[in-house]
Parts: sequence; structure tokens; C-alpha cells
Amino acid sequence: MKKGLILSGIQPSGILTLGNYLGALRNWVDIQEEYECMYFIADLHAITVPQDPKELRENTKKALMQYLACGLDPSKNVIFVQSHVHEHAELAWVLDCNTYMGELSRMTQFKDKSQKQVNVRVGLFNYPVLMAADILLYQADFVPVGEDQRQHLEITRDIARRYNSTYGKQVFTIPEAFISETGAKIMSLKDPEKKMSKSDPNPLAFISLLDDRDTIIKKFKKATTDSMNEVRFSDEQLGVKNLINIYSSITGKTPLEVEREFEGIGYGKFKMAVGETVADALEPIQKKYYELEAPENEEYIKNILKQGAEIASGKARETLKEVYETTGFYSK
Ligand code: AQP
Repeated sequence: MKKGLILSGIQPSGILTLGNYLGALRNWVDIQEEYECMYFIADLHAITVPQDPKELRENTKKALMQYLACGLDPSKNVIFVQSHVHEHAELAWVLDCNTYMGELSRMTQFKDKSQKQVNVRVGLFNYPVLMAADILLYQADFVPVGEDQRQHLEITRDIARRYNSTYGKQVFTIPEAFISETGAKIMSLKDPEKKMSKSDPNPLAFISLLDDRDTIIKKFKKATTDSMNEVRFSDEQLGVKNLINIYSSITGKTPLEVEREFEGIGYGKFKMAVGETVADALEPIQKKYYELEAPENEEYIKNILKQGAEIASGKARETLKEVYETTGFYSK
């Protein structure tokens, strides 16, 4: 008996990062036996900021291969591309009409991301409503969320409660946050106050899951630290703290154990050790990824997405049908 339905996704807005792996993918693999899990590649979300069509298409396929290479088992999880299930966009519209401008205006991710854009798109503003549709469409019980996404889950719960109460019917399950014991928030290697992001214009700021060993080590050598030259897990040393977090989350050692291990050792050796550890951890993932990339696997990849979309569409259709009836749409 599974413990409930979990749903999550990652945008194919580039090659996935060490942050996506340590903060999301690795935990997804850990829970695939215990929960019913649905994971999608969030291409509809990716276009809330400009994307090159060719790159978007390639990154979508690559995201699936990275999911598999990280250990997600397609026989235990439903894996699909968001745009393959048209109900996401349809439910988002109904929810748009049940969401207030004021609520969306308070979203900090919108405030952050819109500052980086010249012509801010309506889709970026509406992003949390599409996310609510993703979750509510499958009646998800739990959503793994990092701190950055907590506000979006809250608005999802508000929208669902409001819809249920407006129509006097429990149409939507109210989702809970799924807090993983091992989840880590990985910060930019260049600006440790910012989250590590795959779309960061500075490639030195993030570790891509497909970076080779030399690149990984070079990026860690250039990671921002400070002049204290002491490996300490402290908010006064955010760069070092981030490196300790990365090292801890891969080795399973506590930050205190890491501090002890590197006591009296300079940043050069510490950074090298973190780089080597990350490169070792990513090596088997990359090996699997490049095997999957072989042309003979094309059909296998396509089939996973086809089957995933079929299962997801079945569930999505049921919810949307109920929503349309409840909303008062005249049926065919
Ligand atoms: N740095 C991170 N540390 C921990 N977890 C992270 N996640 C992303 N970055 C980190 C987790 O990955 C999942 C989905 O990420 P996403 O790619 O769909 O969206 P995002 O959070 O906006 O990631 P990026 O890399 O910053 O995307 P771009 O650059 O396109 O905006 C979530 O579970 C998230 O917590």
C-alpha cells in the first residue's frame, strides 16, 4: 500500500544542475518505492521566460535522460512531458479565473525573475496558477518543495480551498508540502546568497550534471569564499557554508564532521576535495546518460514519454471533467 501521490517537475530550461539533483532528483529516487509518484518535465513553465525552440526541444529530451540517469525508474514512476497533457493548460485557465491579482502580485519568485526580464510576460506572473493546475489535476497528496517554492504551494492550497468552497464540493485534494530529510538548498558558486540556477548567465555559478571532471574542479576552485581561511559552517561565511552543504549532502557527513575533517586545512585543498567528491558522484550518472543518448535508445525514450502521457492524461481527464461540470460548462 503506497503512502499517497507525490507530484513534481523540473523545467527543461537548460541542463539540470547539482541543485536540481541534490534538492530534488536524488530524493525522488529515494521515495519511488513508498509513494505513487508522478514526475513531469515542465516545458510549459519553461516558456514563461524566452526559450530558443530548438534548445527547448533538445533540453526536454535531455531532461528525461537525466531523470533516468539519476535513477528514476520508469516502471515505478509516471514520467511525462507537461505539454503532452493538454489538461494542464485548460485547468490553469479555470484556476486563473478563481485567482486574485493581489495574491499573485505578492509572489517573491515573480518579483525576482521579472527584474531580470526586459518585457515581462503575463505567463511569468501566472506561473503559480499553472503550478496549481499541475498539482490539483492529479489530486496530489504531497508536493516536494524547497523553501523557494513554499509560497507557490500555499497559493495552490488557497486556490483549491476557494474553488471547493465556492462550489460547495470537494473537487480538489488539498496538497501538503513533502519535506525530505535529505533535501538541500544549493547556492550559486559565485553568489552564495542566490540559489544555484541552470539559467544563470555565468556558467561558473552552477555545476551542470553533465560537466566533465576538469570543469567541475575548475568551477569549485573558482567558487566564491572569503578571506577567513577557516572551514566553518556559519552564516558569516556563506560561500564556505554552501561548499560544506554540498560535501555533506553527498558524503552523508554532518557539517560539524566536515568542519573537523578540514580543520587547519586551507581553502585550496577543501575546494579540491569538494570538487573531487562531486565529480565522483556525477560520474555514474554521466555514464548512464551517455549510454541512453545512443541512437538505438531513441525508441525506448519515446515510449517512456508516450506511456507516461497516457497514464497522466487518463487521470487529468477525470479531474478536468469534474471541474467543467462543477463550473457549469454545458457538456457535449
Ligand atoms: N539550487 C537548488 N537547490 C536545491 N533544489 C533546487 N531545485 C532547483 N534548484 C535548486 C529544485 O529543483 C526542482 C525544480 O527546479 P526547476 O528547474 O523546475 O525550477 P527552478 O527551481 O526555478 O530551478 P532553476 O535551475 O533556478 O531554473 P531556472 O534557472 O530555469 O529558473 C524544485 O524541486 C527545486 O526546489
